[in-house]
Amino acid sequence: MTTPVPAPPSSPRSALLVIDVQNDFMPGGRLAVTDGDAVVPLINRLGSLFTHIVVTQDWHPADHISFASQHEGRAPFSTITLPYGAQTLWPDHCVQASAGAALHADLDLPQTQLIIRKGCNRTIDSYSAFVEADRQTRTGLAGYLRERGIDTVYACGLALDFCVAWSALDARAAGFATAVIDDACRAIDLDGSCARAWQQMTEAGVQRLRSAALLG
Ligand code: VGL
Ligand code: ZN
Repeated sequence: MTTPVPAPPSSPRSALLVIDVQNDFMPGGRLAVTDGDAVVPLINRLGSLFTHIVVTQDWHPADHISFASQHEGRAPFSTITLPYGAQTLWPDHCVQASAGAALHADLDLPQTQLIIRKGCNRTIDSYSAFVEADRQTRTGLAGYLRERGIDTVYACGLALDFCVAWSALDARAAGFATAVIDDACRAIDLDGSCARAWQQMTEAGVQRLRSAALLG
């Protein structure tokens, strides 16, 4: 697949995809990402460059299959096999409508038109904003972006090595020119997951950007 030429942030063909900037991924949260709150002011500044912004929320039922608490004798951060493949087990997090699932209070992206919630099916996880972990069930985001004439996606948020990476890879697979804004992300980094994510993204033609390249 040839890599399409990305449109600049200010273009109506570009969207900023802000992944899972939610309280449970912040320091002190149930699935804390180190330094996760550091991305908030930067994402707010990046947001002002874009005409289209899509925000995602991880949004699980309380008995979600990705929670270690649902599997007798299993510890968080271990891996099990589900019908759709390997699944990392997590501490309970981002339970639908809980305070932990709320967006960080300082996130300030007033021109956001779409908030997409994912991981809502009890039996299927969804790191990606586009396709759930069964690799079949679509969230509708690709269709939404296409109908709005968008062909370029800039991704940022939490966590780089899970939801940001899977979303960026699926954006590329769906044919969007895709960039990840490195310093507007933070990683969980479980067993080398961060290096692996960058390798996969690079191979797929996802561009790695620093925010300074956009903000000047
Ligand atoms: C995420 C693990 C589980 C993420 C969500 O947002 O990266 N990671 N659920
Ligand atoms: Zn989750």
